[in-house]
Amino acid sequence: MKKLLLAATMVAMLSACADKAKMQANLDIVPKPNVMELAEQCNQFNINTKTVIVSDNEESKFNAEYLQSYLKNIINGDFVVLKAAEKDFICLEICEDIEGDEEYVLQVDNKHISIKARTQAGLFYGIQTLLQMLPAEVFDKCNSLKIDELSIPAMNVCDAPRFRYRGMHLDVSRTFFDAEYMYKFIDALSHYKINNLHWHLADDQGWRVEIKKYPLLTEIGAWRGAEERLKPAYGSGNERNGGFYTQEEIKSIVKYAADRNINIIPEIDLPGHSKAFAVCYPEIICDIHNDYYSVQHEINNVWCIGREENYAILEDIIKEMAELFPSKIFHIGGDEVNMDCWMECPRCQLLMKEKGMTDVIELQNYFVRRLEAILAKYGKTMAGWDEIIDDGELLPESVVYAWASLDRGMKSVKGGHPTVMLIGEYLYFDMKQSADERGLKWAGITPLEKTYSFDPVGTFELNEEETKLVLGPQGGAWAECFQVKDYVDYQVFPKLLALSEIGWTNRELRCWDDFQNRLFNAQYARMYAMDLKFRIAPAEVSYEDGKIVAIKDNDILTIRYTDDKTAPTLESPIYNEPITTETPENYRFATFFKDRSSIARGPQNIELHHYMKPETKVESNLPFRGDINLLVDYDLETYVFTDRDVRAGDYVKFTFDEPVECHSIGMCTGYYTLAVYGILNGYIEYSYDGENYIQGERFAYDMFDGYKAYCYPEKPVKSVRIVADGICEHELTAIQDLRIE
Ligand code: TNX
Repeated sequence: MKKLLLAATMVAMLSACADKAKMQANLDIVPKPNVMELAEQCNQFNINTKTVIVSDNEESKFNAEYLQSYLKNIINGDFVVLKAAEKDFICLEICEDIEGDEEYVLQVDNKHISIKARTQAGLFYGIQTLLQMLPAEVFDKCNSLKIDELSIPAMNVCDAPRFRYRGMHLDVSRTFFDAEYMYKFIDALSHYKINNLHWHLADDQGWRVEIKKYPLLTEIGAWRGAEERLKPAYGSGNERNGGFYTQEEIKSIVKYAADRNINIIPEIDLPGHSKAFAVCYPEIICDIHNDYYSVQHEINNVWCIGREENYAILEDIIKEMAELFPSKIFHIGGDEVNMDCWMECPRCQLLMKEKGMTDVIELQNYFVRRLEAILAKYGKTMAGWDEIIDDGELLPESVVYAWASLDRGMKSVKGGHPTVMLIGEYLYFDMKQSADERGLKWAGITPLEKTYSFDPVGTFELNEEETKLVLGPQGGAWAECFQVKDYVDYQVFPKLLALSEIGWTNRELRCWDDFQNRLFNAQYARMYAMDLKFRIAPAEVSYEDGKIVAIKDNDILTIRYTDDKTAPTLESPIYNEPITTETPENYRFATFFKDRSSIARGPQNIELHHYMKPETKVESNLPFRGDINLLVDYDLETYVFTDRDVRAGDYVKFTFDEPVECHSIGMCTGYYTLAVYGILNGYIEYSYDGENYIQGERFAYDMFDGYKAYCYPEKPVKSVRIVADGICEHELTAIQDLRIE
């Protein structure tokens, strides 16, 4: 393999037969194999009803049956598994000569297809490459249209990953995704040769793993709601919302993943991000009056470092979890801790004195080191977010997850730590993908091309030792804005395919145009067959010189439009040429792939709403964190946070200098376009005389606008009030400007 890799440019020999072969099998594989040569003769192997699977190794049983079940999805045949055969067979062969742990060799000639590897992981990846050559429906477990024969061109594939760690992270705390979804997610990861799933199981908004010794964690800490100890958050609503995985469920998910060469790394985020724990067992936090908010606006969510009993609790938990997760790596978080509470806590202060510490940051290091030691007792290596390298020494083998920047990752590598790179601006899949789509944007707007451009080593000069410490890339799927499963799919796919190629394919073989071609020629259809609600690239829409122009990324997409602000459907007219109009703000465009549509958008270079901007005064009984007058500058992006949680009776009142004549007045609460930190229980009301109010809509949740409420006055309006009549989400709430039309 080494030799071949040295020659490692993909030599697709375009002999006369290649085109013909390509019509029959699809070679638009992701991640792109490192060496893939088509044979010069027009040989091919036909997979049909006669084909059998040959596997003489008991350990390969799973892989043989896995291949069998997928082939049956698309080709008529039984694909029986035999120990040997003369011809018409696909064989899985363990071959000690192959070096790499995940390396495989796939050869096709007219008698057979052979997949050779030293390990089951290698065989599994050879199978994935083969499956990707078949029609997309191979991935559709419910596909009923089967074909009789399919030919694969003679070829030679020699393939091994560039990085030994190719990870995907999923936050199931902010939004809970059930076991059924986890299986589907794992299937999709495995088709793209991802080999680690970093499962973010505990954070402020939910504890998701059953711990027998601490039952309250899942009886109480897994649920949010108006009547629960954890407040509603991120659009979860008044009703009891949440869930957890039983230990039995975890065992079967872990096994399912392991069969597919995916190691599941559990994370419980400590010592901050621990609100869900603290509402169940309040004794674990510092015994002080606490008003130190975390960056995500939570209080009372940090473990007390000076309370010795806490380490026994943590050991109990790690002990139970270590049995559930065979992963060598165990992630303890370590990010975004507001350490100020430790300054006031007598127990933490005493500990500092005893240990001769001068800064609270040393307490975090003390905590992390104790966890390192507990984990070592259970055979685990600790991992944490990149903050843990700032606090002091660590065991050299402790793994660092670099998220803030590539420089932070390099600092970790230079400090001698194995490092996973999931740099926010490239690999945080919860970021917006374009300005008018949903998503966070603290790390910037991240289109697919930006993600694809990432290199885990960057332009850093690393020696051989340091290079080995770069374990590989990982995608991050934080779930504050996910709410529904479909939205995970939307944010993660097709970005995961870019991640897969960053992790697997050699640098010199990566090419954006080629990747995009493979995406459209083959991968859209595969993700569709996998039933993933992936993001379909929306058209670029602009208005210039009286015409709207919409541009799509590829011809497999169809653009449809409306002229009444509604989202286009499959019945809407197809866009073929620029549209001449004087009312461009009324048009909406969406691209379609089969029956699925992208987001709908109007021209991106014009204002789509003409909100009125009357002179307005604002007042409230609530304390605000910023200048309350930002609520009347009529710039929607300048929302203001309240300085405490919003409760029944709280109000914000807007009074217009002159009565305003309009047909609607609306208020969206929460971050602009983000649907988080909004008013859960309340309504909007309006007054013609500034004294008597008429109630408008109650706040209702919208995936794009957060909790919003509108009213429709019939006469000029003097004032408008936003009134809360119940508890709200989070410890504070973001209020935006009125939208008057
Ligand atoms: C930062 S990255 C966090 C998470 C958030 C995420 C949202 C990191 C270690 N902490 O708690 O969910 O940003 O993008």
